[in-house]
Amino acid sequence: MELVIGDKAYSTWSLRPWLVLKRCGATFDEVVVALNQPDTAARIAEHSPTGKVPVLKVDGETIWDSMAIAVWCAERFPDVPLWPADAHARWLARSVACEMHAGFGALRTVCAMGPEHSMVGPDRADPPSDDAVRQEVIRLVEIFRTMRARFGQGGSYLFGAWSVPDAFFTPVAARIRHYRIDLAEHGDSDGVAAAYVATLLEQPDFLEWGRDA
Ligand SMILES: N[C@@H](CCC(=O)N[C@@H](CS)C(=O)NCC(=O)O)C(=O)O
Repeated sequence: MELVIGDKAYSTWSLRPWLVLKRCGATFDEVVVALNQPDTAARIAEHSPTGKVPVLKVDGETIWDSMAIAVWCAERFPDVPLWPADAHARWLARSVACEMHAGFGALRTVCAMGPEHSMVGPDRADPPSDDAVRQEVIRLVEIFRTMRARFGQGGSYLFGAWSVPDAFFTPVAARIRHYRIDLAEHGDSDGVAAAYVATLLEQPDFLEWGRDA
């Protein structure tokens, strides 16, 4: 099994399924394609029908898209609790993971990760002043605070124990750190959302990812 990914310093989409596979205890080879190079498109095209990474190569098939790979993981590793056990928590966990997957375009664009904006390095950038970003961060804070309050009792992840939404929110936690976004200025009155972001940034698998970046 092979996971084809982009640079670990800034391929935010690649990080998500990598974290999920790690949680599954899956054994897989990593193929890292350097992004932003003259031959990047050609190299990705050797692996991916969409011209994008990540893709998972398994059982003679190529699975593209980080969410599709996470869904495959839940199917292949049914004994690993990738989604919350409680039905209500699970329904909303899927909703927020899909919301992250499909949205937050202003954050992705204005607070881009790239060769000079690392998810894992010590460098930091100035906070954005964009109003669309502000609205999206307010929504993120609302998600983090609501889910932690409703379902977070069993641990420090979004739904208590680690689940797929944590993989999908880890890249945005890295953006928040890199761009020094103050969540208290976005409705996080008592630091609940900031504490969750800190949990994501300290998760052992993310630290391992960072060591290889
Ligand atoms: N929705 C896709 C998005 C994948 C995506 O946009 N990947 C970026 C890398 S982070 C990419 O491959 N870009 C092509 C390039 O940089 O040349 C997913 O979830 O996997």
